[in-house]
Parts: sequence; structure tokens; C-alpha cells
Amino acid sequence: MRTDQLADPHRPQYHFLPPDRWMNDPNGVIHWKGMYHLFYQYNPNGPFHGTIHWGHAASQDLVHWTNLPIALTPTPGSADEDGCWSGCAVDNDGIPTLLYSGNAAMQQLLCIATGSDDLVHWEKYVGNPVITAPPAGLDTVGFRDHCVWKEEDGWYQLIGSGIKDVGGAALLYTSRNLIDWHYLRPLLVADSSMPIWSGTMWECPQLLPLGDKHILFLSVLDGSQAYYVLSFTGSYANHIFTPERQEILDGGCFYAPQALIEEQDRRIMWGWLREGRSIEEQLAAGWSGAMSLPRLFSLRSNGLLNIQPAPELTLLRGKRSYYSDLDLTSSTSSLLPDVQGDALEIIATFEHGDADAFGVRVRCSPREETRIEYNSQEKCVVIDRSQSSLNEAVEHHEQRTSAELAPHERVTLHIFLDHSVIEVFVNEQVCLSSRIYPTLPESEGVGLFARGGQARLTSLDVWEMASL
Ligand code: DQQ
Repeated sequence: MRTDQLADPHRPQYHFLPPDRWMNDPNGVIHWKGMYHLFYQYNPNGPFHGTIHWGHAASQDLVHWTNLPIALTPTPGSADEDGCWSGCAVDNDGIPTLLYSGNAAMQQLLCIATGSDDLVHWEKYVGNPVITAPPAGLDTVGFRDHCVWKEEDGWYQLIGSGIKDVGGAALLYTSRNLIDWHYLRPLLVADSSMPIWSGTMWECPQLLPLGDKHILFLSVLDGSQAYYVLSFTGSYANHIFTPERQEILDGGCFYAPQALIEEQDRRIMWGWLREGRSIEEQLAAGWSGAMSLPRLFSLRSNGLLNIQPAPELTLLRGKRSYYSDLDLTSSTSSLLPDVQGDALEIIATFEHGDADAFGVRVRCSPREETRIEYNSQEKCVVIDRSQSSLNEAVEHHEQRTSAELAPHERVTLHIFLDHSVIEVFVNEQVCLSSRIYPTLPESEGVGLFARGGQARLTSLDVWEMASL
């Protein structure tokens, strides 16, 4: 890492990111022989998207990560000469195997590699690419990113794609040996009756069992613009997926997530937290992109998702401050005494009262602040960045995710602040992530607020968080 990056006030300290340069999607996440392995899209040549390799890190506790050697490097003259793009890892009868998109001449095709038992050394299959073209007869928009799983009658795979003039598609393939693949049909295609807009192409689809249902999540692309992550819960039988519920998983900067099923059966997801500042600023900083915290998800009996931060993150907690029973009104403006910082975990629980919105202010000083609010009128969680930074060149637009809570249900905002990163979990039901770039060293205060009426804070815990 460049020495100036150690003092970079925007560089997250307890989220995973590579020592320097560029990171985007998590790839090949797998719990292998008691270790969590996180591969990721990495450019060792600079903090921009290009010459994509697979970086690699491993952890025993989901919190502390050890950087390992680069797992995949583009091979000149091959199907991945311009980049090893996103994919997954599977256990093929004891042989760890990566399936990824080789990028060459602007085309992405399925390649595979097999690994050593410690997942450090990888050998690419000499016959790559193992799928040489998108399905004949389909007018596809993009064809990349791989989710592979085993069923009793063989291997199955989803590839992210889109169908021209129709919309995103997740294409279903099958194979006996991971090398010879046979196209079946789209598992799901966008259609105009879907309640949430889903762009022209779906990147990074993943299907996995969840309770007595399945969940399919995918990242919405339109042209070259990445939007958000959509999730569909529904039933999957006889290789047919019937969606029953569709939602935006995180309406912030979270993109291209990937999840693993742990040996203990928990489902754990990571996503790429995109930057909210210009390419020039990323080049000057020397690094770009952070990984979300590990998010555990499960299905509630009412069909809603339950999403929570991995409990292992409590390992990072340091000094704690606690407040309770505070009435908040539109004129509540003072900051909390004794609480400040740019690396904090905050758990704030509120009763609605008659306020339109209420929440927590972070990174506050007289000239900068960021508001994280629950808006009871619009039933959503919002990160208001309009005053986050005096730097006009960084993003200032608000981010939001809808959060339909039961009437009068208490609202818990569980917030992780890590320098330029914010992740908030609302009632373990909804997540929202964001990036902020305050300019003033004194912008470290924490406060509470209510808007359009009165609300009550029932309890507030704040911990200072340790660096990795
Ligand atoms: N990033 C990868 C692609 C994927 C996109 C390239 C999503 O494989 O579609 O780095 O961020």
C-alpha cells in the first residue's frame, strides 16, 4: 500500500479491500475446509477497471482477512487475455473449480480452472473457453457471470444475459462434467409485468435454496450503467423457477453480490460497494472499491427476507457509549456528548411518534453532515448526502430503499460507518449502503433528529470500531 493511503481519511479500515488499486465484484466465495475464501475482481495495474485478475483473501472468522497471491491472471493469446471476469467456485468431488468469464476481443465466454487443496494455485483448463458462444437463435445483450450448482441429475449453471428489445435474462445450462454444457432455456426473463424496472441486461445472477423457497438475485445493468441488485424469492422445481416476490435488495452503492452456503448452513453475502467520486479522485487516491460487510440472510415465515450483519463483527467493537429514552423533535439539533468518530457501529431504536422521519446524523460538524433516516411517510430508509461533503465533485444525491414495516413497529437503524462507507440494516429486513467523502477532520460528530413531528429514541448503542 502507498504510505499516503494509510492516512487517507476516506479509506475504510474494517471493511475488506485489497492493499491497493482496483476492486469490484466478489467472486468464487466459498467456505472450504473451515476457511472463508473471498476472490474478487482486481486490477493490479491501477485504480480503474481494466486487466481484471482474480484477487484472493481468506479468513477464519469473516472479519480478519489474509491477502493471498493473485488467483487468476489473464493469459496472452487465450480466451481470457483481456481479463478474468466474474464467476464462482464449486467443489467438484474434492477438486476446487473456478468457472469464470474469460474476456477477449470484447467477448466474454465461460472458462474454468482447477485449484490446489489450499485454493492458492490455479491451473486453467487447456480447452478454454468451454462455452464458445451464446445460445444460437437468441439475440443476446451480454453473456457473462456464472452461478453453478449440483443437482441429482448433474450440474446446472446460470449465465447473466439480456435479450434484445426484451430485457434481462438468466440463461440456464446443464452439464455432466463442468466442461460440456448444454443450453436449456432462460430460467427467468424480464417482462413488463414485473413491478420493478430491471434494465437491459442482468449481471451476476445467483440462485440458491433459502428455507422452503429459492432466491434469485441479479444486478441490473442498462447500457453501461449499473443500477441495483434485484432479488426474487419463489419456488424452484424441475429446473423451473416461479418468482413470487421481487424487491430491491439494496438501493445504494451495493452491486454484483455473491453468496455462499456455509458448512454450518448459514447464507452469507458480500457485494461490491462502488465509489461515489470521480475517476480523477480515485486515480489520485490510488485505490477504488470496497467489499460490503458479510450479510447473513434467511427467509422469515411471512416470506420476507431477514438480513443481518454477521455476528462475528462484534469482534471489532471497542469503547461503548449508551443513551436511552430521549424525546426528539424538529428542534433537536445538538450532537451527542462523548460520541464521535469515523469508524463506528451504531444501533439506534426509535418509536415513531407523529414524526414524518427520524434517524441518526453522522460525520457531523457545523458545515458537513450525513443523515440516515427512516421515513414513516414514504416507508423507506434514506441516506441524505446533500450536506455530506464540501467537495462539490463527489456524489450528493440521496439513496433510498423501501422498508415496509408493520404499523407502530419500533425501528432499529443498525449502522456501520467506516470512513467513506455507510451500511445500514433496518429491522434486519432491509439494507442500504452508501459512500460519503467529508472534507473536514472535525466532521466526526453523531446526533439524532426528528422531522415533521416528534419521535422517541428508546436506546442507542455506539461502539468505536477497530481497524483490521
Ligand atoms: N463486473 C465484471 C463482469 C460483471 C460486472 C467485470 C459486474 O463479469 O458483469 O469486472 O460488476
